[in-house]
Amino acid sequence: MKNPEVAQLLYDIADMLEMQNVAFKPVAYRKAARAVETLSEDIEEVFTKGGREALMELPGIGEGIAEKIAEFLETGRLKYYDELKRKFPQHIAELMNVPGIGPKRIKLLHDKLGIKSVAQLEASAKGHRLSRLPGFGEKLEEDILKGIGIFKTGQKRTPLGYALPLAEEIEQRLKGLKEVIRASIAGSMRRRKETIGDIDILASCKGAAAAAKIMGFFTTMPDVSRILAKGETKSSILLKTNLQVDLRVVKDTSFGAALQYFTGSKEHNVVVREIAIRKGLKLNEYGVFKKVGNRNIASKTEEEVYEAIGLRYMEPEIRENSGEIEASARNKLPKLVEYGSIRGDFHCHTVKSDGANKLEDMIAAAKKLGYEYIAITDHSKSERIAHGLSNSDMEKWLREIKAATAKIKGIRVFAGSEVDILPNGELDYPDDLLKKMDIVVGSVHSRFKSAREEMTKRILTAMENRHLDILGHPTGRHIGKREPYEVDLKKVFAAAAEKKVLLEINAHPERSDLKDIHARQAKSFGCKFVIDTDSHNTDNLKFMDLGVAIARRAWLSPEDIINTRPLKELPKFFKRIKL
Ligand code: DGT
Ligand code: CA
Ligand code: CA
Ligand code: ZN
Repeated sequence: MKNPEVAQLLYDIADMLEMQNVAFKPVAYRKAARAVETLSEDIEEVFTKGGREALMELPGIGEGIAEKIAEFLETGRLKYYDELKRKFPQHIAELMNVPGIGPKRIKLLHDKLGIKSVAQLEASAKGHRLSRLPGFGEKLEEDILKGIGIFKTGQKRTPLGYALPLAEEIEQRLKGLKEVIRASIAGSMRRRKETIGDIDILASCKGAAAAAKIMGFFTTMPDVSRILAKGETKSSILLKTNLQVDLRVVKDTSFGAALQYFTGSKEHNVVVREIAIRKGLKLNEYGVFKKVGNRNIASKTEEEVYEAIGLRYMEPEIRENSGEIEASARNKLPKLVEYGSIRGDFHCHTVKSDGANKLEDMIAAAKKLGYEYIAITDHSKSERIAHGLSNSDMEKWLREIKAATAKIKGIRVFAGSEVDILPNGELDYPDDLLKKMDIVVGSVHSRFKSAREEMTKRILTAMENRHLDILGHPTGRHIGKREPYEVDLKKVFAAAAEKKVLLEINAHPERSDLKDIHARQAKSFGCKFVIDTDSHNTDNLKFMDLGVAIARRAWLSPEDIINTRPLKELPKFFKRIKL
């Protein structure tokens, strides 16, 4: 899977072009990079099967960029990139990954202070040498230190959505071996945590020879860059993308107990083991045993293991020791929303603003997913960088969407907008325009550093507007790039419940916003939710189940999530939707 490598290459080109003040091209390269990064298929496979034409069919990738990707995939190098890079010093790529500092400042830091690495940057910021530079100052110095912090944690953990396709591919390969009886992803990935430290996989087989075959296969897969450990029951590898994968091989009779153990979380397991001990039992990765006589009473499946100690099966997503064990013991576990049960998406963009695909393409892709409905929500006018639409352009666009989709069969298309919540809490379009929209998603896209009271007031004011249907990505966070803004979420949740504004769970891998614990808290306030992908191309629509994962981790049920409902029920939740 070369997707991350190709995406990084395109991002680097964009940055380097930007430093040379080249117009337009950086935007095009970033759009392409984003498309490759979020592509669910393997780009190499796309290319081998369909050549350059197939690459050009990917969202956001035109002829020039397709040509470059092809060259890289064919030869492992790209002349254009090498030439660009020759004009810049080495360190620039690394520093570019620190949020809050752009190409021009990096150049200045290099020229004035000789900074060539993140470590040097950190030392200079801590020694207050940055604040004295022209155009810098103490505030920026602080922000750079924060950015270094985010960079460091981002280095260590990977957003679930980017690692999951790769892990599933390895899981499938293992399942394809004749020696393997059962295989499953375990660890934080099976619990669908928003970021993962490493990938854990468990497989079962019969006999030492079979185990050795499996380990041999695993450690020599083409995407392995380094073998960290190779043993009879456990091996660890480092993938070329720098992700670590641990594989454990067990006897099939203890697969359930091992899966329970290696799925974690550690905190969950500690309490489950204590319960076992209180019942005169012992629980470990091999099974549940009677303390007296050490007889194995359960180990083949997880259900069996939990039952043996008097608990009901808990879905992996809620195994965090946050009330699930009590709920299980009292038979009060929630019915969680199911993967694949979402019937439509309320938040996506087209080329009209900053998306990569046309209206028809987005609709076709939504239909292919079996959706009953989709809302087109391009950006509002204050979003200049994202090509937000002026009042009159939006009005025209709404009419165009309606005209173009009135006769479409098999899916209902809603015309709406993702409207900026302005710093004073007003929405970015006047009421008489909002009135014409089927769906209004309101989002904060600016002044992320406002004081807590100010941001809270801003969002509460926006919720006073009766045209607002959905509060988009409610905390503004971007994993590895931007911390959430300061806001009193309890007040926001209370107001959302009262005003019946739906809260968005944004499924994009870098957003995961609202995150699990917040969504769970919001439910306790009586809030309802939608899960949206915020798609900027057709491929992004496939992120939906990552949002479902967050909802499951938040203990949400189908009733809590409005887009599990069929089209005919939507007028109950949206004032301006008419069937
Ligand atoms: P990560 O990789 O940081 O996102 O988090 P996990 O939960 O995947 O942790 P990892 O990879 O260290 O270990 C995988 C699972 O194995 C973990 O969820 C529970 C189990 N496990 C690992 N070490 C221990 C331990 O010392 N005690 C117990 N009870 N379980 C452990
Ligand atoms: Ca792990
Ligand atoms: Ca691990
Ligand atoms: Zn959006």
